[in-house]
Amino acid sequence: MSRAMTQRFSFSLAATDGRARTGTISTPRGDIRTPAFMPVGTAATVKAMMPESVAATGADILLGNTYHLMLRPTAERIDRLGGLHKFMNWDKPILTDSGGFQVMSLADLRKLTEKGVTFRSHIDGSKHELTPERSMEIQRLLGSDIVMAFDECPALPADRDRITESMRLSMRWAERSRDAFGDRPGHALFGIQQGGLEQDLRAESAEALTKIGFEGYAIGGLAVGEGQEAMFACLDYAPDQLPVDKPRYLMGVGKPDDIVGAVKRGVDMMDCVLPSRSGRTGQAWTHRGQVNIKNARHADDPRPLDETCSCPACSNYSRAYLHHVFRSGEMISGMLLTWHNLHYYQVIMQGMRDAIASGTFAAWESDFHAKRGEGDI
Ligand code: PRF
Ligand code: ZN
Repeated sequence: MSRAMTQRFSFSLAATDGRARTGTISTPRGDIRTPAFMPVGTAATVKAMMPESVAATGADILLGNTYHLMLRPTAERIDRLGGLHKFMNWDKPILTDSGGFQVMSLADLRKLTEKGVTFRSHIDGSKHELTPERSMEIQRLLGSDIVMAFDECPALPADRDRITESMRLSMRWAERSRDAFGDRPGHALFGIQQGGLEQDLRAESAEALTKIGFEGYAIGGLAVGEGQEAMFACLDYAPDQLPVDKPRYLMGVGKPDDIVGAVKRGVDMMDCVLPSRSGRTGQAWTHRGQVNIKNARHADDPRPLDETCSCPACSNYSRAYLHHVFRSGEMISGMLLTWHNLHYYQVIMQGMRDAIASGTFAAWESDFHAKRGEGDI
């Protein structure tokens, strides 16, 4: 029998170092080395990147979005065309977000009820409904390997009553998501913890999710305006409230130092638009910190963006060239900087995986911070 027919979804921890963990998520579409960073492919593309280039950066898994794909080209059309993997030419695992979070940040005229949310498309104003059941159906039609439960994420700051009500609604939706997902060997459903920055509400949420039972657990509701210090304070307890033997996914995080701090606190997976989005606006992340390639001081600089980086942008081009193509509005600018940023993120992930495996995470972390202290050169 082929691997696709025999391999189920599983997670095995290989080593821990303090609270940091390294391991492997196995799926019929391949293994995901953890801690893992997932590039964001919202509209069935990681913008400015060919899928084989995304794989070449070291990514084992991509993130796709229910909200965007249901509006355009629609989940039914993707299903007719053979599913999202075939449609976008990416054969490794795909995780899809469930849509609620994107509805709240992007859609117009949103109406939230116990049943779900109705809204108007930000693209053409058409009216749509998302419920836990419909979100599960869309993610099944897409052929997603890791499906996210349908949840609601309040913007912070919000008062405790609002966070409590929202978290409890998300927990009722998590149960409906589990029921609607059904039995799908080889595919996983992840629950999403909510509860803002309130430790007891996070505990209540973790308990509710664990009782329902999921193949993995996400920490939602962070990186929504609370700042790094408050997020880390929450991550000092939130991962430990979730089952130790299942993957923990911190949603929508973050900058390189956010990612390192999250892994240190026991997070296994993350996603963020930052490396790809900022690549298209001339921002590069390097081992020395952030570089703004549009800055005039790069115009005559023959050095690579990051002399320690082996990506195509750093191997074959000068800062002067990258500055020139950005200033000229050339498409290769976004392509090269996105490639570099995604590569740099994966270098960090590999560095952390190796350090955790060899019990040297603390030394790796102080080296990471010390080099960034050298500043933007
Ligand atoms: N829920 C879902 N997706 C998300 C979030 C969440 O809380 C966040 C919060 N940072 C990002 N993406 N479903
Ligand atoms: Zn590079």
